[in-house]
Amino acid sequence: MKRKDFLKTLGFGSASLLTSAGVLSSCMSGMNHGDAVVPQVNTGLFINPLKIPKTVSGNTSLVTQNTSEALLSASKVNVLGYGEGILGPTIRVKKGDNVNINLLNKLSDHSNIHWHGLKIPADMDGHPDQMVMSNESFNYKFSVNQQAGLNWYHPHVHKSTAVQVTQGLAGLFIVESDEEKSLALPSGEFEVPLIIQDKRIASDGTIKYSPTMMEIMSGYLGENILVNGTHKPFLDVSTRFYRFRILNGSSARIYNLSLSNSAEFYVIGSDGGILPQPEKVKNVILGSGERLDILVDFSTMKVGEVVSLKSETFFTMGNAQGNQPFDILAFNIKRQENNTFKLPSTLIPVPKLPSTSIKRVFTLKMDMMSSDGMHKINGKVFKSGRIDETVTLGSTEIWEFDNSTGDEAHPMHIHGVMFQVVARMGGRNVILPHEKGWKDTVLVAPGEKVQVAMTFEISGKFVFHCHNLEHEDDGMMLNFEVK
Ligand SMILES: [Cu+2]
Repeated sequence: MKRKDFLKTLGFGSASLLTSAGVLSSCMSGMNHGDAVVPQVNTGLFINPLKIPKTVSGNTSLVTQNTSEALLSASKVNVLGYGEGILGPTIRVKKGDNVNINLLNKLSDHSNIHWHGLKIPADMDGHPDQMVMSNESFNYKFSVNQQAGLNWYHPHVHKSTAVQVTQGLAGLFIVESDEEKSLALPSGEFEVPLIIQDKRIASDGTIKYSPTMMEIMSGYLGENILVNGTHKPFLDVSTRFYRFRILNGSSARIYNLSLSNSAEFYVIGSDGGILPQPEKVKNVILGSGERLDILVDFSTMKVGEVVSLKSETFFTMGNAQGNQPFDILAFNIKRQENNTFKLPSTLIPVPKLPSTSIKRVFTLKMDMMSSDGMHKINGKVFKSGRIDETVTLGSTEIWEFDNSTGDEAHPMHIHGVMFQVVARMGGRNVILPHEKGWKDTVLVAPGEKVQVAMTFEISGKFVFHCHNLEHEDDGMMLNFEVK
């Protein structure tokens, strides 16, 4: 879809539509009663082998292009990707590596790449000001000097991020380190990336993206849950430990991940790296843009059993999310194998940040009477040239995201830093197991105030925003400058 057509579909620029009584009342009823889309298509047999994106080094080229992929049936349909088929390759680098990636944009619309989770110079970060026009290219060059972790890349085009990501533009960026290697975690075929995304798929098999005004508020939920672009996927596994590197790459859908046999699993990492120690859990709620590094012990299960990764019902994220449980991926326990992996009791220490008295508060509020975007941070919607916050280079600060009066969940993402979650007040009222390490995206549920702490080590202009991509495109994003 052309950007202007997409905007037309959304009704941007039409203040009368935004503020008309009819739209308001339908928005309100949708919010109050909740109308989360049931992913019915994922019931029944999981018959498609899980596709694994190919792995490339940090010296590569990516082409943003129209391509094709068989999604629901054997016939291929038009999608977007960075090469052949939907999504992009997994880029795998070692801490200290120099990265040199040429992006050629073969779309008719402009695009760019934001390296979500990487602490790199501002002019390489994919700010919405830094566009790669149609049929032009850009060389992303930076060095990676951060801890091992699962990051990802995707376009960051103001008002078109959601449509480009939903149509297929996303990929993983894994940083390794010697420190991580020394943990001897499951690797090779036993380390499996899982990009979980929901898609609404039209009758002709193509991915549909056309949110209504109500869906801009609730988030655009799809009926089909794909993993690595695979519909109804299965993975044959052995009776041993596996490491799963999970990305919630959906535009808005939040997952409450668990195993169908209620087995416990171990969280060993989050967005930006490995935790100080494994956290034993039965479920984890993961918002858009968040990542999870987990170990699952299949040695407690029997050959012939089928266990699913599923999303459990949850009620903490507002009415528009999470009222139906559904399966995501089936694990077929296929082979008996002696499990030699021993779960370490400690992993990688997370350093304590210097204490600070500098605190900024960001109120997350919806303003349905607004003509320039309904989702606001401190009463403002995104404006490209305006610097909203100025931060001193080298300083450590606490940022509080205040959603205490909100009805919607907001996964808040800050560019150019890794932060630590230091407090959650209201709502769930705790720092969760997967929040005990470095993060760059934190889920702020309705009724919550969440505080994160970080040291600003890179100068330049960055953005922070809600990673519900409908909210982000609606303007829930501000600029900050570090200097
Ligand atoms: Cu939001």
